[in-house]
Parts: sequence; structure tokens; C-alpha cells
Amino acid sequence: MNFNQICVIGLGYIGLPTSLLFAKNGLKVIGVDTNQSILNTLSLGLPPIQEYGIENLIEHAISKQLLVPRSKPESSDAFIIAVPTPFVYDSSNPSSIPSPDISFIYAACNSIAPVLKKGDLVILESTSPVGTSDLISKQLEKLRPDLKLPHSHSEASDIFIAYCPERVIPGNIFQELVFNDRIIGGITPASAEIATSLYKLFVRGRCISTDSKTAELCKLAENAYRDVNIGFANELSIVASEYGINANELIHISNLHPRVNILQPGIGVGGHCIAVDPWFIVKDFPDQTPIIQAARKTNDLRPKWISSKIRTAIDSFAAKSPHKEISICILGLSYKPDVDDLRESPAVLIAKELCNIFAGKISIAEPFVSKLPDELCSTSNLINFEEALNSCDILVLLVPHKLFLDEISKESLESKCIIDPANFLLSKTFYDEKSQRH
Ligand code: SAJ
Repeated sequence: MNFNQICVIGLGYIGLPTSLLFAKNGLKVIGVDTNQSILNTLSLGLPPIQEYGIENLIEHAISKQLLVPRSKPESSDAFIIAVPTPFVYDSSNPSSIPSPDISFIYAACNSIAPVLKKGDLVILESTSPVGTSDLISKQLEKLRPDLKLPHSHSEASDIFIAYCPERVIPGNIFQELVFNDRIIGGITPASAEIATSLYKLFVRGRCISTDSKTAELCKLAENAYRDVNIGFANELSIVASEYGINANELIHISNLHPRVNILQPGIGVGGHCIAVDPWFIVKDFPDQTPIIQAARKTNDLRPKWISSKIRTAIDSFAAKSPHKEISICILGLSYKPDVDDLRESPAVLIAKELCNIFAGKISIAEPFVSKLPDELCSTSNLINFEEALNSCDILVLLVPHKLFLDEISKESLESKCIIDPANFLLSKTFYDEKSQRH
């Protein structure tokens, strides 16, 4: 099938890079978003998000009019839906299982229905509960009774629908979008085949065809797998700490076994993927998913355990100089190193708790943001890393940004109390020593 123009709905962390790669490969892309400020920024040829390599791609796509920012879809050969799928808590029942909210997907369907025509391809990329591609097909059938949809007409359908999740890691999105293997889950085999021909325009990894439900569960399974394994590492680090054993050394040595690969304990699991997606499976099968639920709970409790470790360390430092006014700086707020994304960040939760306990004494250094999130604005202030090194007594390393690890040299730290609750520095030293020995 020939694609002349496609339409991408949702210009976020996934939709925008995907649009840019299609545009780089010569396709005209109508980029749709409901957020006017994203559209304005793009129209100026500027990036609305930070991602390595994004500036040149935007400059090229906008100046050549290959990416056209719009607030509504226009008639195209393919529509890619890349909108958020948040989860919602029942506030009246705090112990209830969070539910996926797919209202943005329905809104996207409603917006493309009027311009849909026979032969068009619709692709869902958003992480979604199993069965969502079928729901899209049913919704479009309701809105466009003149068209035959694949869930009810199988190979005789007028429209092709596939679920093609992304698997990229923020910070290396452009590389991974091109070189990772891609799952292509068609409601029908023809849908998978046509979707594959679209992705083949820029994907150099393999395109693996399957049905839409398998693809939907694959995406959730990948992130739940990682959550379970991070949960194991976090649990192990607590056990090691109780024994007085260095968890990083323990894990490093254990991983020398050819079939063991324990992940790194951290301060908790953040971001909009791993901390969210496992719930989509649990919601459908609460009685069959004790391991996935236990991992979620272990990882959600992790920031509390880390906060209490930090509090003990700060109290013990303060007890040594009781007459001194101590100043504390938190290093890092993002959900993981070297990204600007604060969504579901465990560092934000820990910072909030510390700001309440040590009111007026905390500043925060986060080089990837220009302003603190609202919940921290009134209790803390944003300073730069050099200022933190010069003026604070205690540095609390929550996120091991490369900048922090590179700059925290032994000399600059001599007079400081460094609190490193997840042992990021220790593990760095440990591995550096090992690698020098080899
Ligand atoms: N973390 C640890 N220990 C580790 C690894 C990670 O504590 O050993 C923490 C991180 O600090 C972070 C969280 O887990 O808070 C998640 O980070 P991540 O780098 O593991 O993953 P994400 O959320 O940035 O991206 C994941 C990826 N999924 C998998 O690796 C299976 C990515 O490929 C997906 O595309 C993305 O979710 C998504 O969009 O679903």
C-alpha cells in the first residue's frame, strides 16, 4: 500500500518522535494535538519536549512542511493514535485497584471518524488494556455505519486496524524507534500486513506480526516483567541492609552466575509506564495476579523506606552539630537519570516528605527542569548544582544524573555529608574498581 499522508493524534513523548521519523522519510504528517501550546511551539520549529536529537528533526520537518501541526485530524491514508492512557483511583476506596482511563482513545476515535474513508489504516500505539483495539473498531462502526470494520467483517472490512506499541526508552527514543523489533498486532492479518508496510518506512528492527490482543498483552507483560524484577531487587536490598550487607556488591556477584540477572535497587519505580501498566492486567484479573500486585506494592512502598533512611541519616548528622542551622539539598527529581520527566517520580514523593519534616531547610537541584512542580513550590526552592555544592551541608542523591556523578568528585565532597540512600555512588565506585582490575 502507498502512503502519501498520515495523521498522528497525540504529539507527546511517542507521537511526536514517531511523526518526525515518518517526516524524515518523506511522508507528509498531520500532527494533531489538543494542547495549543505544543502546536505553537512546533509551528516555530522548536521542540516542546527534551529528547536527544529532536531539534534538527523538528527544524527539518517544519521548514519542509512535512510535519503540519493541527488541532483536528484531516483526511489521510493512515491514522496513528498515541494519546495518554492514565489510570484513575477510586478516591472513596483507597485500597481499590486503579482502572485504566481510555477516554483519550475514544476522543481520538471520535475525531478521526468524520474523515475516515475506505482503505484507511488505524493504528493504536498507546499502552492499553487488552481488547482496546476491538473497542476502537466497535466505536468507529457506531460512528460510521457506512464503513465495514474489521472486528465484524474480518477480511472483508473497509478499514484496517492494528495495535503497534512502542518499546522505546526515553533519552534514546530515536535510536530505539528505528532499531528495536516492533510488535504489529492486527485485528485481521491484512491489518497487520498493511501496518507493517507503514512501519517499514523507518523501522530497521524486525516487525513481528501477531493478533491485536497478543500485542496488547505483550506490551503490558514487558513492563510488568520489569516491575516484578525491580521489585525483587528492591526487596533484596532491604534484606541485605538488615544483614549489614552491601546490596550492590551482593547483586554484582550474584549476577556473575550465567543465568541470573538481578536489576538495580533504586528509590522506587516512576515514569508513566512501569508504575502504571501492570495495573491494566491486574484490573482484569485481580485473583490471578498476586506476583504482579506484590511487585507494584513493593515498589510503591519503596520511597517511604528510602525517606526513612534519609531522615535517620540527616538526624544523625544534625545531632553531631546541634547548634548549627543545617542546609540540605536534594539532587534530582525526575523519575530516572538524564530525563526531564517528573511523572510518577518517586523522587518527588521523597522530596515532599522531606520538605514537610525539615521545613525551610531544603533546596532542590534538578538541572532538567526550570521550575519546581506545584506541590514543592511553596516548601522548597530550585537551585543549581554548583550552588548546592557551595552552600549546602547535606546533599541527598535521589537521581544519579550523569552530571551529578561526573561532578561529585572526592575533593568537592570532603566537607559535605552525602546521603546516597540507594547506593548509586557506591555501586559506581564498586564497578569502576572492578573494571579497572579487569
Ligand atoms: N529502575 C530501577 N532499577 C532498575 C531499572 C529501573 O529502580 O534496575 C527504575 C527507574 O529509576 C525508573 C523506573 O524503574 O524509576 C522505570 O525506568 P526504566 O528505565 O526501567 O523504564 P521506563 O519507564 O523509562 O521505560 C519502560 C521500558 N520498558 C521496559 O524496559 C520493559 C520501555 O522500553 C517502554 O517503552 C516504556 O516503559 C513504555 O513506554 O512503556
